[in-house]
Amino acid sequence: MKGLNQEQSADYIFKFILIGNSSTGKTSILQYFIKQNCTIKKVQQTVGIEFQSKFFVYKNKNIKLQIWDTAGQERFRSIARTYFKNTIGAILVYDVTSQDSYEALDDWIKDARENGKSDLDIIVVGNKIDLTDQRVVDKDYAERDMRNKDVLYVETSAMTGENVDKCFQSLIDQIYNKIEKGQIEKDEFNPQLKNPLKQNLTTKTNHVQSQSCNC
Ligand SMILES: Nc1nc2c(ncn2[C@@H]2O[C@H](COP(=O)(O)OP(=O)(O)OP(=O)(O)O)[C@@H](O)[C@H]2O)c(=O)[nH]1
Ligand SMILES: [Mg+2]
Repeated sequence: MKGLNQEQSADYIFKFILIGNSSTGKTSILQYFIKQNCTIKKVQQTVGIEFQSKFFVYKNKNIKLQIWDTAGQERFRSIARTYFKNTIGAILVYDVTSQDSYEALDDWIKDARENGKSDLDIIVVGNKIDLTDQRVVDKDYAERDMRNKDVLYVETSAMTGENVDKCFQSLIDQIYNKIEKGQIEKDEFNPQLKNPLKQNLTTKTNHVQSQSCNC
């Protein structure tokens, strides 16, 4: 690692996007994932799009995740669409206490498939499972439904941290397996073979790099 900046020392760079209706918990999930073991603090409603990144080691490879956190409000939806192009994984969040957010999933999946790459992997995340009394979407039903839609499924709580890592891990597992089987071109994710300057980091966003917990 000595003498290399972190961008160059990454074996793979994966770009993910967080999508889903407003207030479902996208930013909260990302905060928990980045900060690890911190109780989430009050998060601001996302305006436009924000960016965070995280390094970690997976199967002896240094992986850098670049994660775009989009605003769920309808007026920002066209911005989110433009970010699908370069992403390999979409984390689609709904709120298990909101039927509306569940019913919106079909439109989000359609958006992702129409605007993303053909090999884009999607994981649907049922968030806020700590609110057991307010739950309206049945877990077994959602699991079956998502299997039929050919997307991964996991349930999380950004409040307790339950399954937050698993959500990212499941998506990474699926992508990594495809790379190992040669189903997707590994050069596409290799920063030594791709000019990092070409990566989509010049866009005007709230650019935050967080790798450890500051709390
Ligand atoms: N109880 C509970 N509350 C949560 C959870 N995740 C998020 N929240 C709360 O839900 C509200 C919305 O969370 P955000 O993370 O801002 O939601 P978002 O999807 O990023 O919303 P937009 O930025 O508008 O798209 C906040 O008040 C969070 O504290 C959870 O797992 N459990
Ligand atoms: Mg947000």
